[in-house]
Amino acid sequence: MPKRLTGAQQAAYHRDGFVAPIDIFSAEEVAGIRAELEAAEAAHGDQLSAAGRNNAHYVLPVLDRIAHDPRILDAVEDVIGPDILVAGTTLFIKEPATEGFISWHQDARYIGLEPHDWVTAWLAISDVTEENGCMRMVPGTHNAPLVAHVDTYGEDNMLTRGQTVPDVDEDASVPVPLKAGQLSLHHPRIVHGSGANRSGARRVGFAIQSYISPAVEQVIGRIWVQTARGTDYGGHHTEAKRPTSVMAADDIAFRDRTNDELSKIFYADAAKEGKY
Ligand SMILES: O=C(O)CCC(=O)C(=O)O
Repeated sequence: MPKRLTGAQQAAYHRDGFVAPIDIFSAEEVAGIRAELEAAEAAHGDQLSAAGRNNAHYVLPVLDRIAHDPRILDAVEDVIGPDILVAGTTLFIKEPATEGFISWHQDARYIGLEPHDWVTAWLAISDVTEENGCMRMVPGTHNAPLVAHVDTYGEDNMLTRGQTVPDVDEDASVPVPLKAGQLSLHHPRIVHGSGANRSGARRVGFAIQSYISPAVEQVIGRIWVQTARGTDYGGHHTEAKRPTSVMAADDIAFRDRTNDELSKIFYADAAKEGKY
């Protein structure tokens, strides 16, 4: 018996490489999450932009609580089993009427997490629509191996090196709109991306990228993890502590250290470094 997903949702994940929408937070809860996040941005904006959007769960208790929320962990358990590590997070925010987009890519191509016994959970903190640049997925592409990406370093591309899968059959892609408080789960190899925000409102998403099984190793560089459920029977990574206050100096220092290591992973074989 699955814990959070229905049997049909579990089957959809395995068939299509993603599943959505999954109801997690009520409208009231997610409004509180958004208010807490935006208050932190207002007070510490310089620390929560660009690369500061990576691993912000180490400095903001509100994001830490999301990453460890039992309702999300139940859904994740339905996909990767009962032993679950949080291996990283990213805030994906598109300001109103901005050009930032995310090119077609496979997460597993650059992230160094092997084997692909992990899943990305993407929480909508605002409503996420086709107009404001929701993710699009190409169903079934997770069944194929990793494909070569081209590093474009595009000005408006929000990926580190603008890595792009060429010749994607865009007509085969489907949008993944979510209401605030809903979650999607996607597979490490699924080809996905998202367009610009053409609306007048912020598009705010928080990706736990990723939840990994303790069997998963980091084959390019070093990561830290938090054991969110079960046991870390693999012992491949160092355990990270959880934040208890907003933007504590030692938490910021730790987040920056993990992000330096993350940057080395993302740019391991790159011709040059991009913006993040
Ligand atoms: O937020 C987006 O549009 C893309 C996020 C993404 O690529 C991911 O979570 O893997």
